[in-house]
Formats: sequence, structure tokens, C-alpha cells
Amino acid sequence: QTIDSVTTVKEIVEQLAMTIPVTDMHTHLFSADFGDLLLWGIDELLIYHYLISESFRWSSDEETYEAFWAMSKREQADWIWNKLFIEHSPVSEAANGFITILHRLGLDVSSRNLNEYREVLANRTTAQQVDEVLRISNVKHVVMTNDPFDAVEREVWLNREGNTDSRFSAALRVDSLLNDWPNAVEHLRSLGYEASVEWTEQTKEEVRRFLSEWIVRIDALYLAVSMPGDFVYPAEDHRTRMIDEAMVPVCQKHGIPFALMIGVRRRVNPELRLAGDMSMDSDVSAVEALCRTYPTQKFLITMLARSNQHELTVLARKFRNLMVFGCWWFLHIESMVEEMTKFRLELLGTSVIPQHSDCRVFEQLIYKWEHSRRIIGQVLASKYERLYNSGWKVTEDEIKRDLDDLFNRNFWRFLGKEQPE
Ligand code: RAT
Ligand code: ZN
Repeated sequence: QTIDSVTTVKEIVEQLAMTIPVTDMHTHLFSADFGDLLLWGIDELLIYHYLISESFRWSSDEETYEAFWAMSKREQADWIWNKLFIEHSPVSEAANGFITILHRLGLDVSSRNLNEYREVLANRTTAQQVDEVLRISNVKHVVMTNDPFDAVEREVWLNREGNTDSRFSAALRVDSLLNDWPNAVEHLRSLGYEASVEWTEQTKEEVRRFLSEWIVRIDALYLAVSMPGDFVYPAEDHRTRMIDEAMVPVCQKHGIPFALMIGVRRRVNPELRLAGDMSMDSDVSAVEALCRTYPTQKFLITMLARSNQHELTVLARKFRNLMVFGCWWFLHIESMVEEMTKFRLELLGTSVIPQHSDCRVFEQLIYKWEHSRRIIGQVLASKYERLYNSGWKVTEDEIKRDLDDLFNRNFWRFLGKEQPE
């Protein structure tokens, strides 16, 4: 069935973009199996680290970082609420996001009554809230970030059933193996792997064994790491040896992609803790070298600096084993999502994963996806509009296919796996 006006095309695309089920390929969320690791509710939403750093901009000299960290979660939430919502208007992406969440949960945003919101949610169970949020956000599948070096999480995988919810999948996170090797060695040894700080044959063997065992145990969809912007590859250094001699061989053995999120400068202001990280320029040629050296290894790549985005997108034209994904962290704001989605579609057509949520608190799925869906839908609509004016009429099925590629299938196809029902 063809669509008979350009206005209808736009309406259909924008409406479908808001409602089509999505796969969220990188989050910090967990299924209910993980107990308290699954964060949700009003206070957790307000103490999101994006909001912590924003509220400190309004703090006085007397309001110290130590005093903030000494408060209970509820007190921290009240403090942030006052700074960002009562004393000033919540126009930033993250603050506006909190309002979108309240609104979509059916709470009365105009009352500005935080305790009332708390009470409504306190009457729900975790399982109910998970179902409700997935329903509202139309998120069909959530990929977690899983770290075997985290004692609480490890316990769930080793001594309980692990993940039993088919709407969730795991990704094996390996940051310290690449970025904090001495610490990683300690962890490996405490878990019974005979690793040493020196890069010996036995150490390589044991790192590979560790990675393999955990990929299998958690059924990891991919291996993941975040890298500082000064990541260089190849180099005469630990990272290159770790990638070449342990990580890529293990990924190849298990047939899984390697996801690199590049461009973080950790703890620029250590007093802000998790909220104290910054972005920095990266060298796209490290990704180029990886893709060329390992043509049969797939790489999922996102970068944090705006200045790297165009070059990274061009690189994806050169390597089919490179999948660009998401508008990460400080780029996950209206203006950047629009800019990036535009030139990605212009350079790559629909062969890209335009967004992931990076949620840490469950209800954030609601705003992160609603805000992004709207922009992605508008950008795609403008592309169809141009085609329409030249006489190329997309059908509704084609629109659905294209959106499904962007929001689901490009990811699953890249993995070489069937999308779970
Ligand atoms: O976006 C975030 O919440 C960051 O703190 C990071 O977790 C980042 O997304 C990462 O995965 O390293
Ligand atoms: Zn993340």
C-alpha cells in the first residue's frame, strides 16, 4: 500500500518511531534476579549521577561534597530536587527526563509533590515496575553490563540462578583488564586464575580461560570496555597485548563482537565520584587499525567526543565489521542526537544503531527512549520526504522495516543471532 501524501509519510514515520519495540543494546540495568543491583524509584532517579553534577553547579561554598555524600539517598534526592526542580527550572536533558518519567507514569507533574510520587511508587513491587516500564517505553530487550569482578553481581551468577528473565541479556564488561591491570590481576587471582602482572604465557592462558568461562556462564552477547581518549592501537603496551593475545582470540572463539566505548577521562573531579568523569578527543585510527587487522572480528563502536563522530561514521563506510552505535552520555541530548542521526543516515543509510539508553535506573528507559525516538523519527521522515518529492514512495511496510533495522535488527544481525521473541 502506497502512502499518498508527504504529510501522511511524516505522520506514519513519526508515530511508528514512537511505538515500535526496541532493543536497548547497552544499559547498566539488571533483571529482577539481581536484587538490589536493579535500581528504580524516585530517589534513585533523582540521585542519577548526571543530575548530581548538574545540581552542584547551584551549590554554595558551605555545601561540601563530603556533606552531600554523607547524606542518605532520600536526603540527597531532596537536595537535588530543590536545586534542579524548585529553585531552577528542569530544562537540561536529564532533569527534563525526570519530568517525562513522572508524566508517563501518570503522576501529577503540576503538584510538584515529591512525597506523593514516592508513595505511589512505594506501593509497587520490583517485578511490577519492570513490566510497567517496559510496557510504557516499548523496550523489548535490555542488554545489561556485567562485571564478574563485582562481588555482589558475581554471587548471583555463581550461587543463584543468574539471569532468568528472557527480556534481558548479558554483556561481559572488561574495563579493569585493559585499564587497571594490577587491580585486575588481584581479582583474577582471588577467583582462582593463575595470573601475574608480568605478561607470561600462563597469564595469557588464564585470562583467556577467565573470559571464556564467563562468556559461557552469562551467555554474553558481546565483550565490552570503555576506553580513555588516549587509547592507541597498535602500540607497544599492555592494552595491545591484551587485545591481540586474549580478547580478540576469545571473541573469535565464541563468535561475539567486541564493543569499545572510547573517549572517557575518568575522575576529572574525583570529589564528584561517578559524576566526575569527562569526555576527551580520541584517535579514530585505533579503530581503523583494529578493523583492518581483524577483518572477521566484529566491532561495536561508540565515541564520547562530538569531534570524533563524523570521522567514525566515515570509517564505518570502509569496514563492514564496524557497527557504530548510540549517542553516548554527554551526546545523549536533543541537539547532538539530531545532528549525529542526520549525518549517520546521510553517510550510512539505515545501517547504523542510532541509539542505546545507558540507563542506570529502570524508569529512565521511559525518557531516554521517548526523547530519542522522537528525534530519530523526525530525521528519518525528512529523508523520506525528499525521496517522496522525487517520486519515490515508501510503503508502510518499508517504513516498518527501516525502523526495525535501526531499533532492533541491525544489532541482532551484527551479532549473527536471532532476536529473542
Ligand atoms: O553513561 C554513564 O552512565 C557513564 O557513567 C558510563 O557508565 C558509561 O556509559 C560506561 O558504560 O562506561
Ligand atoms: Zn554505559
